[in-house]
Amino acid sequence: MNPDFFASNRKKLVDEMHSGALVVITGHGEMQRLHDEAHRFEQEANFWYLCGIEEPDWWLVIDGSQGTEWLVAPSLSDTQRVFDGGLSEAGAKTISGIKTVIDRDEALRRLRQLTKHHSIAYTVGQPQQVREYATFQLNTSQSELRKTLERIFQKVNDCSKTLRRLRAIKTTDEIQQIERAVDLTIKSYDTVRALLSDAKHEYELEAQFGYDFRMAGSKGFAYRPIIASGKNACTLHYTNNNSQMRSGQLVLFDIGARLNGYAADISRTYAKGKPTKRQQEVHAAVEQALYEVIALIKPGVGFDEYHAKTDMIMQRVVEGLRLKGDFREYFPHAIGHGLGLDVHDSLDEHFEMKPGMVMTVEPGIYIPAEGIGVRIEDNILVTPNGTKNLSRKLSTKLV
Ligand SMILES: [Mn+2]
Repeated sequence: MNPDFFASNRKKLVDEMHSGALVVITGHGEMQRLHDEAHRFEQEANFWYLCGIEEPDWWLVIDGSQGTEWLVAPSLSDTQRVFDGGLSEAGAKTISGIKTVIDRDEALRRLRQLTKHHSIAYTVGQPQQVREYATFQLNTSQSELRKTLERIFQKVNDCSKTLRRLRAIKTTDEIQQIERAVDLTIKSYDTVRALLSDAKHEYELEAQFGYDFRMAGSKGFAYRPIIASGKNACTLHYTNNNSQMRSGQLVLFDIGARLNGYAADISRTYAKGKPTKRQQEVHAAVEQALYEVIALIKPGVGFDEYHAKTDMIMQRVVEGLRLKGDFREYFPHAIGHGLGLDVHDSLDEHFEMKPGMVMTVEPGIYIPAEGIGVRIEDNILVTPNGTKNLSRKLSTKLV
């Protein structure tokens, strides 16, 4: 993405916020993996959206009242500079289109001065949903910045809703990047599919996807890949991919490449060997649901109405397969989500579908007692007239 894209996103944010708001946000910090080794760095999506910097611990300050913006470089030790490098001032300016780069001490001095004009600072806090459900350690950079801002300003507010609203509607450039990530993922799916009958372990197929993604210059997997044979597919976030596969099993794939910041998220379920009648029946029902749900999507459709209708479709699928109990037992996840910089991009700030949204549609049926799990997931762009299925070129067929 060129600096104009980031500049235009900053302008959109300032225009959406009350006039003259002060926004201070941070990128992610690095997370420990082992001893003195960090995990692969992943930038916080809102921060990237506004300045394109892919390095840890940078800050961005936008003062709407003055029309000024600065980047704040992290304070690196000499050792860090030798071992990790780090982005130069000039590099940061070129990527972001922001003309001023200052250090942390200068930033804190300037922020204290800004209290003359601003009693409130807006920042991006840790995501609510993650705070409620995640069992892992959260990146602390956002909460640390918030504490710093709370010491300086009377009030610190969150502007992540505004960013979620903006990010839900993709520009032409963003759609093009998502399409490229989708195309790369599809290409690798075709390669992997041809290997399925000879492959013995799930990880062999994971390795092929990883190879294809990196060979195309992509960052790699947009999220931990799922290659789940037999009943492994009934564990929704199965990512070990270590099991031996057997002929007669279904294999569920949920895979996406990340390319130039943007993610694809595509699922398919294939038969290894000859599928049974029951496997065919379950797969056909999910495939049918996929197309019925996609047909519901067009601008102006409310998400409440959409979810009520998709629930009815999935309930009918469960009954048609003669499964007993609540349909939610067999379809325990959402029908889809927004797709973009985050694999789970939010659409929540809009109550209805709008052109420029990109969303996944991913009906699934999981029957642990029968060792069958089927999910099929396409990536759908909402257009002015309806939809464009970005992943339609990849066959949904079982065999
Ligand atoms: Mn998905």
